[in-house]
Amino acid sequence: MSVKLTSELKAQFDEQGFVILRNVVDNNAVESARRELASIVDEIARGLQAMDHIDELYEDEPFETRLIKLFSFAPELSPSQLRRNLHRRGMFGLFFCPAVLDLVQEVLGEEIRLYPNYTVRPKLPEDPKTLVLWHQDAAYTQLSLPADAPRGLTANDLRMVNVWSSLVPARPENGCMQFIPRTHKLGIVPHETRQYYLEIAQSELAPRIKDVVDVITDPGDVVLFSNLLFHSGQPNRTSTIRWSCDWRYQDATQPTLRKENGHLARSASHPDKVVSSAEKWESLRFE
Ligand SMILES: O=C(O)CCC(=O)C(=O)O
Repeated sequence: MSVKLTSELKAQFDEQGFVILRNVVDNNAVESARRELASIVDEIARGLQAMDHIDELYEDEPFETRLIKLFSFAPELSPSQLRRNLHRRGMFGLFFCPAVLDLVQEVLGEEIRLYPNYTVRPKLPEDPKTLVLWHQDAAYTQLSLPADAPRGLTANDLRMVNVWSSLVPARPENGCMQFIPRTHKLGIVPHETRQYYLEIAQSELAPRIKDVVDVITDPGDVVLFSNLLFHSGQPNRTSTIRWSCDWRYQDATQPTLRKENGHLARSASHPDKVVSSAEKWESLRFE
């Protein structure tokens, strides 16, 4: 599969703040990620059983429903994000997908880091923890700058491309993402702290909410978007899990402005330091 970031698509990314690309990640990589995540779910099931929370492992339940069954004893305890435990072989094909990196290279150039913010979201039905409020990713970075962050550089200055891809069809009913086009041109706007997430101040959001678009995707599709774009993750009103993955790439010549440094995905200057295999990825940590 080869999808090119044509000059029209690049102009769309620059103007609208995002671009939705169909059939970029090949089916093997999607299936490997689903299998790896299913094995994490299996480990969670065995942990719950060992702690006497459940009697049944629900081993025959599909990927789209097993976590719901496992946490039916206490839905509030279900995981809303997986992050630190993603250094597993089956995730390599997604985070280091050559077709995605080719697209990203068109924007960032040859030095590309997998930014230390890669997440899998099992969005369970009607789970308030998974309702990701309107935000800009750069606001999270800016509001938690490490003490040793270089002076003068802000999250506004980071050259980044965010990627979002669903492992099941994502539709308005099961909580697809929503974007407000062109808002990446505003720079970082004020956010307020809510129970689980930051939320863009109403004074910035209300005048622009009329422009909202649903981001409808199928497995294999990828959405590239700016880390300054206003976006949110809707509630899941179905009876199955909306599994998705979001990750980010950054110009590796810049600091991350986070405590962690991430991992090199492409590099002309340090090819030996690139994460070039699933085995290498598995040997690394979230750092
Ligand atoms: O997946 C979602 O619902 C929200 C994801 C998100 O906010 C992000 O990728 O930054």
